[in-house]
Parts: sequence; structure tokens; C-alpha cells
Amino acid sequence: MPTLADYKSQPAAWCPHCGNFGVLQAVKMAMVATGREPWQIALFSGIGQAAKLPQYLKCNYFNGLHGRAIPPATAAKAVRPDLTVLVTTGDGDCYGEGGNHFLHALRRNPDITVLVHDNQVYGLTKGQASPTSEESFVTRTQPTGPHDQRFNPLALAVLMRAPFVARGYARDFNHLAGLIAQGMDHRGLALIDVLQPCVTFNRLNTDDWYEQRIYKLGEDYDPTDRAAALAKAEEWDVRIPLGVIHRGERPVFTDDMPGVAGEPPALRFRAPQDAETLLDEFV
Ligand SMILES: Cc1ncc(C[n+]2csc(CCOP(=O)(O)OP(=O)(O)O)c2C)c(N)n1
Ligand SMILES: [Mg+2]
Repeated sequence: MPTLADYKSQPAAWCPHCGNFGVLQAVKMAMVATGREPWQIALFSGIGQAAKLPQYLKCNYFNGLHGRAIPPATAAKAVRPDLTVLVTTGDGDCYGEGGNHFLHALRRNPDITVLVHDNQVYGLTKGQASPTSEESFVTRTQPTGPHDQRFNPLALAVLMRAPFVARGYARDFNHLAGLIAQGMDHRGLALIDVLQPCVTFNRLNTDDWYEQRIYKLGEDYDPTDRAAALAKAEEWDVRIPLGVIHRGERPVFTDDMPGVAGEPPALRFRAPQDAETLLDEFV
């Protein structure tokens, strides 16, 4: 059985008390709780403070371009369905620069988990408004606020019938670890948006701001009721729900692809001479 120590990597270069530490801890706890070994995991990320997470965890990872983590993750899962594939991304990376990929992943439904560290700001580039920033969020580049309506990723995901839609809080890493474990085990796209305090560049959405509003969905809440889930996903200003907001079933991206059935495609040609034999068929 894996232990937390198996996932230990280099020390993280985040600000002291950054919410990202809670997300990192929750990812490790979810892997250990579900018995996943580091070699059974593949993490994909883009650019940002959030997207640095794979560098602080010992497992397979791919750190690519800003906003572009979902396409290689989708492809990797198609050719290595035996791996657990996660995207670790930020609100800017996933909903801003990578917004189009996010939109089409909701349509495509790959069997991957998308973990969004949603600090409502561009942290790495020092504090510009992101798609999830409050309309009143004043920054040095948006001195009267961003003016754009706040993007609601969870409502969109419920509307598009994403099979697993959840929200966690970075400071409550035990609860978040449970959501990640459930998301990884649920077939299809799992979107987990994580409220993540940014202690340096977001002085509006502080620990206090979140803790005055968050509450956990109770046993009486039915996440399979999509109409109720949409209403839950729209709750924000006064009270913010945490937990599994929506759970459902939908065909997965590779379900109708005969080419990926059977032995994982990426493991079929192990030696260079195998590739040469294949090429000989075409001469
Ligand atoms: C194509 C491109 N555009 C812009 C940038 C600059 N850039 C790097 S990270 C980032 C925003 C990151 O925000 P987020 O994903 O929320 O990550 P955080 O640092 O807040 O965790 C931007 C705009 C870039 N690297 N590449
Ligand atoms: Mg961010």
C-alpha cells in the first residue's frame, strides 16, 4: 500500500500559508486513501502557481503551455486507460487562457479529473483579475474592477451534464481529499473547483471571506437531481456550498473507439523493431 512518503518530492516554492499547500496535501491523501501508487498516476498542468503542483509530487507528469493541460491529458487517458489522469490547473489557466479546451472537454467527456485551484486571481503574474474574480476586485491593472461578470464553471458543467461536479476548500484538505478520491473513481470528466486563498495577491477573498460563506452539503442533498444541482451551483454571494454538487452518468470519450479497446495503445509497441515491422507493411 502506498504511503504519503512515497509521494514526497522537492519543497514547494509557494508563499508561506498559500492555499496551494492544502491542495497538494489533499491530492497526496486521495492517492493514498484509494491505494494508488505514484506510477499509476499521470498529472497534467499548464502554467501558473497552481500548475506547479506536479513538480512537488513524485509521479508521472507533463507540464505544458498555459491553458493547454486538458488536451494532452485527454490523449494520455485514451492511450493509457490504465493510468489515473488528473489535470492540476488554475482559474486563469483553465477558465481563461484554456477556456476553449474546458468548454470542449465538457462536451467530450474524457475520463479525467480536472482540479482547479480557484484563487480568483492570476497569482503567478502578480495579481490581475481572472474569469472568477469578483466584479468588485480592484487590481493594479483593473483599478475600477474587471467589469466582466464572474464566470460560473460549476453551473456550466452541470448544464453540460458533466458527470461529476464538486467544490472543495483548500484549507479543509480532509474534505477535499474525499472529493478528489470520489472524482478519480467516477467514470468520465470530474470537475473539482477548489476555493484557494491567495495570501499575497487576493486580499478580498481571504480565509475569513470564504469561511463566512462556505457550508457543506448535507445528507439530504441529492446530487443526481440536475435541476437542484444547477440551483446549488448558482449559490455564491451569501452562502457557498461545498461537496458533490452533481453526479450523473454519460458516455465517455473513448467508449465508441474500437482502436483503444484492449491492451493500452501506448503499450502495444514496446521495441523500436516493432515499429519497423509495422512500417514494412507499407513499403
Ligand atoms: C500564452 C500565455 N499567455 C499568458 C501567459 C502569462 N501567464 C502565466 S501564468 C498566467 C495566469 C495564471 O493564473 P492562474 O491559472 O489562475 O494561476 P495561479 O498563478 O493563480 O495559480 C498568465 C496570464 C503565459 N505564460 N502564456
Ligand atoms: Mg489563479
